[in-house]
Amino acid sequence: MTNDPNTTVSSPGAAGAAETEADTISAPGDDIDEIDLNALNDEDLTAQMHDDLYDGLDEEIDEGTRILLSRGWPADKVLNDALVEGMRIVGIDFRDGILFVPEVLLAAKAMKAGMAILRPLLAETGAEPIGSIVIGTVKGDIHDIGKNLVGMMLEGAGFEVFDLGINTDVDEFLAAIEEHKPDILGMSALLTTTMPYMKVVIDTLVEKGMRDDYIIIVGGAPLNEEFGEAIGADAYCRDAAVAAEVASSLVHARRAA
Ligand code: B12
Repeated sequence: MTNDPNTTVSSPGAAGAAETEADTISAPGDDIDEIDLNALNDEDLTAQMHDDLYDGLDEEIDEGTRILLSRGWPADKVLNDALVEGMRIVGIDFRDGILFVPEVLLAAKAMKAGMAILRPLLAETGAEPIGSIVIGTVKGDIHDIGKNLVGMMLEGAGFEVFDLGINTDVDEFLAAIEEHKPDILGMSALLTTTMPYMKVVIDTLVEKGMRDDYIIIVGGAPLNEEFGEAIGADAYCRDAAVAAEVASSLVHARRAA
């Protein structure tokens, strides 16, 4: 299980971490799907959802997400406390060689099951359309959960989002910005080997004399502010909430100029 001292959530079978009601309900040998998620209090349900995400149980994540919403949790709290936190735990054990690609793929699938329920709610915040963004994960990189979250939060902030998906090369970015004429170009990279490709895209825009036509924001776990500056982006954003704020303020500033 996780070595992170900041978390007390137990993964299935892990010893020593905080015991949840879920642990006490399931007797040894019990099937995990016998846990009645509805019977758990909010804290235990959230902990159970971290375990279910860890186990790649998409139906349980679907159900847990709906239960938390039905208890009046706002969509962004469900997203952050139940889903993103669960994926953070998965990330730690992936890093430490405890989980492998097949398991993480299942966790990603479960995460997406929850995100699918939250998406319309996050997009429904009533904000006026304020701009548009073309966003994609760069060439060589197939991580899309963070990019999808950024797209969802930007939709919620009133942006029209054109999502190019994963493994996006410079020609695809160029074709999309020429077609959609967005305010913002957003690029995501989760690998140290793919993050330099963002500079390839920006340098190509510079060569074509198009760089200043767009606000460029970048993000992804291995990036930081310095990297964003070094490649000539307008902003690096550490998470989707920051991305929504920064995107809005950069668009407003540009319109006001
Ligand atoms: C899930 C996952 C996978 C899944 C991806 C499924 C999917 N559909 O996305 C699978 C199993 C496919 C996978 C594959 C691989 N992975 Co992987 N993966 C992860 C993991 C565990 C979680 C990533 C994630 O979804 N995080 C949750 C989201 C919410 O966070 P996020 O992506 O950081 O996004 C937030 C911010 O970064 C920001 N943001 C992100 N994008 C953007 C874009 C813009 C414009 C803005 C403004 C902001 C922004 O906002 C987001 C929301 O808040 C990470 C671990 C980690 N700690 O990141 C490893 C990790 C990224 N993977 C890693 C590796 C090594 C790989 C593989 C090479 C493994 C392998 N041996 O095959 C392959 C690479 C495949 C490829 N070519 O891309 C390494 C990268 C190491 C490195 N230094 O480069 C990590 C860090 C794990 C580790 N520590 O070893 N992976």
